[in-house]
Amino acid sequence: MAFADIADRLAAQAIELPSWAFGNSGTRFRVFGTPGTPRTVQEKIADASRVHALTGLAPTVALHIPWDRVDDYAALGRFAADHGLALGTVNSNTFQDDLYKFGSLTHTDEAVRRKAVDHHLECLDIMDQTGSRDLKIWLADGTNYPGQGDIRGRQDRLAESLRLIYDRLGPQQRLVLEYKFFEPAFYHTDVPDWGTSYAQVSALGDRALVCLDTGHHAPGTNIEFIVAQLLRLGKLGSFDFNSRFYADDDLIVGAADPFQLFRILYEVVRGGGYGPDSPVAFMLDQCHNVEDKIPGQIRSVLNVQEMTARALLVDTTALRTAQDEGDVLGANAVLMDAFYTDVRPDLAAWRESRGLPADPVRAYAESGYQRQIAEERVGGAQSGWGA
Ligand code: PSV
Ligand code: MN
Ligand code: MN
Repeated sequence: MAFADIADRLAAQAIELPSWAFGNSGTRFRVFGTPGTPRTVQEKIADASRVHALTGLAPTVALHIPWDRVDDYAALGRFAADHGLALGTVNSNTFQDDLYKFGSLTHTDEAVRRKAVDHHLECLDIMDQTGSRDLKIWLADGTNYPGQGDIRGRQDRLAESLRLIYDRLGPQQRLVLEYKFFEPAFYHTDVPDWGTSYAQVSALGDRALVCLDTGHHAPGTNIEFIVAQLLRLGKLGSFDFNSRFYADDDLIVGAADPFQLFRILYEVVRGGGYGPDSPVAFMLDQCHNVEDKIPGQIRSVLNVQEMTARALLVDTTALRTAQDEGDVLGANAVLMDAFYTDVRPDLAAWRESRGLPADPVRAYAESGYQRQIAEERVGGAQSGWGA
């Protein structure tokens, strides 16, 4: 397979950017400020538009409520459109409120659960105005000590709460439920793994799907297997791409383990999860704690594109033949040949042929935008994570 054979398929790629990637974030030790950090959601959108303008890869921005709350979402949508973007997934937030100390959608107190459900209904109202398709739910719910909560009762209450949210979805809207194996709860998390997410969304209906965040697994987890299985079951709704060395690091996707990213994307392509008709949304979920945020996002979408290109280059006919013949090393070699193909020169030419800069990172550095925002924006805001 040659690059020319896959060039058209690359044109369909769209990777959603998280609004919070443009704000200051950090760890519990320190949040370092970056000159030029956006002070408003409009400034986050303006920054995101630089990523899309230079790569052609990132036409939508995800919102996080209440971090990105505004009075007029239709106007925000128009603002995004004026910047060549659309508003994408809406992320709910039930993890920064004292009320939710012991849980949100799973809480034992009906009044707390109601508040958490209402917050999600507010997100759906926002989606009606922005035209967003997906409501993404990640819950911090869980416990720290054995016996602290009734694990099973919490699952039951989660199912009831999700049902109330799901029933309010518009015909074009979807709910994606993200899992994470630990943190902030350390003994048990209420949606710890793909199996739990799958069980919960399967009970809801066709428009409830699983969100797979690549940083939310135990070390050594075979994530591409999960991808293959969820695609097989028709329940992979979206990715939150990032990379991790240790925990939920939220580092630049493809930075920690490019080979894993390749293996994941190979299974995405293999399972029909890539292309204009695919129901699988590609999103980033990253924070740039020490590096500049806009070039960090540019690097991220380019990394996804590079590994997608390599995954598309796999000679599937040769691979199938080798697999069927029990040719272990031959099959492995077919996959590795694609992985080791340096697609960067071809992608640079591909970009130029579409009126994009051959080297978007460099083009950004030379654009002067970073200097301009550093001068114009004083007192940049934290992302919700830094608040
Ligand atoms: C928390 O772990 C988290 O990183 C989840 O991955 C969410 O997708 C993200 O925050 C935004 O809410
Ligand atoms: Mn995530
Ligand atoms: Mn996370």
